Amino acid sequence: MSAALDAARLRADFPILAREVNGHPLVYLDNAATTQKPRAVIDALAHYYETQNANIHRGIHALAVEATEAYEEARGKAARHIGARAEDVVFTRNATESINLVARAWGDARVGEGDEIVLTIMEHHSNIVPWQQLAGRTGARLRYAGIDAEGRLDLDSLRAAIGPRTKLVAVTHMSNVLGSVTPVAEVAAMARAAGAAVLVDGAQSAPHLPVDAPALGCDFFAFSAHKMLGPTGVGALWARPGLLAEMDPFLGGGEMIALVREEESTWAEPPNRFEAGTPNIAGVIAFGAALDYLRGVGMEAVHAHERELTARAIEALSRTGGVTLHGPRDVEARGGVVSFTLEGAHPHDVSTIVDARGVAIRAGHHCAQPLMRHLGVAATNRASFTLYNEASEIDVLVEALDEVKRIFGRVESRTAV
Ligand code: 7TS
Repeated sequence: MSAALDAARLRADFPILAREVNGHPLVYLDNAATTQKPRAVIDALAHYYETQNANIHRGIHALAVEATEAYEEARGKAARHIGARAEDVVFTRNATESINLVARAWGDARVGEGDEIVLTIMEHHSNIVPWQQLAGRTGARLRYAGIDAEGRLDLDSLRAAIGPRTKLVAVTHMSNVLGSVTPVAEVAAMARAAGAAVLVDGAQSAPHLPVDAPALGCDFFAFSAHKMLGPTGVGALWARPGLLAEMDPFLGGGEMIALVREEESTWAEPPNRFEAGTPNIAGVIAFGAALDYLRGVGMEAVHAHERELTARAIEALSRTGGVTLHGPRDVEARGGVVSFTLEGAHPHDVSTIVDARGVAIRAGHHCAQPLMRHLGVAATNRASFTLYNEASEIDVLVEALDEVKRIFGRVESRTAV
């Protein structure tokens, strides 16, 4: 595999990968749902509770100071991961909350009746429902850009969807179903020309591609720690410098104020303005450990490794009789998420049967029901890769699919891969 990344060596850092599932070595190919955690992340959680536990930003005592420093250091790491400044990064619970924060704190004050929010048909529900709710509150309308036959964003359709009333264009950076990577810089240029802001859902890109959020030309970039080797319960939102300062808070409470009087309050400066209440301190610090780990491997190496795995998976699956692949064939235009359907077998049955061989893949609508309708399928199977996956695991998946076909009584000849 990729010279720059030794997956076999990295696997030793992930304790869970040593376990067996249903009597077989675990083949974990559900990384788009959540990734496994390296020992360094698990240790960071324990280390915090064992040696530093204190509330942050308010204590004078030593533990509080240490905990605050570790938390703020993690903010710097999250910012550096996407080429940004720490003061422009807000910690949230997940990418979903990051997007909801924008819909409330930015959208409520700026989007009005008759205004338009442009999405794409391949968005995750997290980047659809908050905008439907905003439209419900304000009387704005949603418009959708389409995709081409291979599952790439159709830029002509996006151009047609953007108009004089467009206030925001909100796009996924990488589809969690098709793997398609959105040409965000082109999208942002189109949106800017129409005077619209741009939100990028980076839940699937930040873990797998080198990202420079400011260089993308977007206003907001949302991502989740748990999809990038970090713990659950931590997400982040980056905003273009200066933008957070123009926004009112999403949640009110402790930590986010400058001064509270009986009847009214003033807000702290960002990012604290958007972090009401005690945050997931341990989780944020452990996210910092995950970011260190990714930095140690290098995002270019991660991307190159996943590109090789994706090419292999596409080739092997397209040679497997009865398999329909969804998403671009060109590995340069996509990331390591491979969705497919097996003729005559329900995706849930496929997942269940391969699980008996220790293979974890996802089945379902992947929280992208509008896309499923567009593709004309109720559900798909999905294999998704990360830095610790190996080519041999794709072979195990393909063998397990042969087993599925045997069980469904449709043994077909498959050229050896
Ligand atoms: N956006 C995209 C593109 C996603 O893939 C996901 C999660 C989210 C947003 C939401 O992330 P969260 O951390 O806030 O939940 N996607 C998936 C998935 O594909 N399978 O499980 C979760």
